[in-house]
Amino acid sequence: MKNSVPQLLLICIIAFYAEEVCSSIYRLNKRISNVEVKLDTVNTDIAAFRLDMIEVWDKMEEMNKSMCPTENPNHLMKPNVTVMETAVQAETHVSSRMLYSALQSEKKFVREHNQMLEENVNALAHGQKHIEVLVKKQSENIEKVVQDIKTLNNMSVFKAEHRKAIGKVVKDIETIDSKILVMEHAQEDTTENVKSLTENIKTTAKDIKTLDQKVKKIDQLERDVKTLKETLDTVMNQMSTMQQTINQIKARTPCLPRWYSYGQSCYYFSTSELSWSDALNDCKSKGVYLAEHKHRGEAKDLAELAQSISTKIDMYWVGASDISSEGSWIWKESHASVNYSYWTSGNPDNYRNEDCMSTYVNHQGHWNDLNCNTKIGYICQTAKLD
Ligand SMILES: [Ca+2]
Ligand SMILES: [Ca+2]
Repeated sequence: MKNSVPQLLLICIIAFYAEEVCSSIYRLNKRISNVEVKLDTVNTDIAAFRLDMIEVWDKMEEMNKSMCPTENPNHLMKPNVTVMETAVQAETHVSSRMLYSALQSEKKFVREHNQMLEENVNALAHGQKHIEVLVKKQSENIEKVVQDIKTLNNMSVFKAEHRKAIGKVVKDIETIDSKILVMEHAQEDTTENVKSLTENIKTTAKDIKTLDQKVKKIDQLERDVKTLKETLDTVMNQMSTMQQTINQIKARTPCLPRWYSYGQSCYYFSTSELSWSDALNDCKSKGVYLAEHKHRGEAKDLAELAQSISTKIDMYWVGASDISSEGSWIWKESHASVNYSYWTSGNPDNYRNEDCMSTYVNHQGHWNDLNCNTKIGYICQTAKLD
């Protein structure tokens, strides 16, 4: 664990006092060193003084010899260096003693100060131990708090998981509610369907009853159909017999009574006289058409046939006209162009707007254009009976 604030404070205080002690010791050593330097200086001065004294003595001796050559050079007293040294040493000793005394005082002060510092250090050490105990307790408390925080975190995680699980359960409940709602709707639909089915069954029962009645009617109808079929068979047999009779008649006469056979057709020569369009309609009402001449010989032969039946009519309408386009003659029934000429001389002359074709019985059946409103006989034509 990292240093706490009290520990750091304690370390700072110890460092401060250690710095103070070191400083005092340094100053003491400095002073001792100064004293030693001074002592060396004093010794040096004594040595120099001694040399100076010897030099002065030598000079004084030379002067004595030059000034008083007869005198005993020994009468001059050689200065007592030893005494002087002793004096100097005594003076130095006094100075040293004073200095020593000062140093002793200083040493005493330093010792006392050191002792006080030691006491302070001891007190601080005691305080440090107390602080360490407190720090230990605080660390334990912090550990406990950390543990509590972890527990709380775990509880938070547990709460989050619990909340998540609750959310899931809520969603499941919502899903179940939705399904229940859907099932309720389905049940309602089913009830409606059952009701509808019941109605359908009732309707179906009615329909079955109706069908049963219809089946009975069908049975009756089948019986009626059977009877009708028997009747039809009888009728068909009768028709077959009649057809045979008709065929026999046809074999004998290919045209109806009052119709005349020529080529592959039967012809009717009218006994009344009509306009060309009325004649056309009369033939149409009979299911036939106004006669057409396929070639000259046919017109001639039909004229002879008309003469032979003595209708007393000498002019008959046939089915060609140039009503649509003057001079362009078209057979009405077949829509074919009249592609050959069998006109009487000078015709067609379109005299007074003559647009319809007639045939002269007394002139070998030659054609003349007449006004369509002219009333004359007419010839109807149809195919022979099969
Ligand atoms: Ca004409
Ligand atoms: Ca004419």
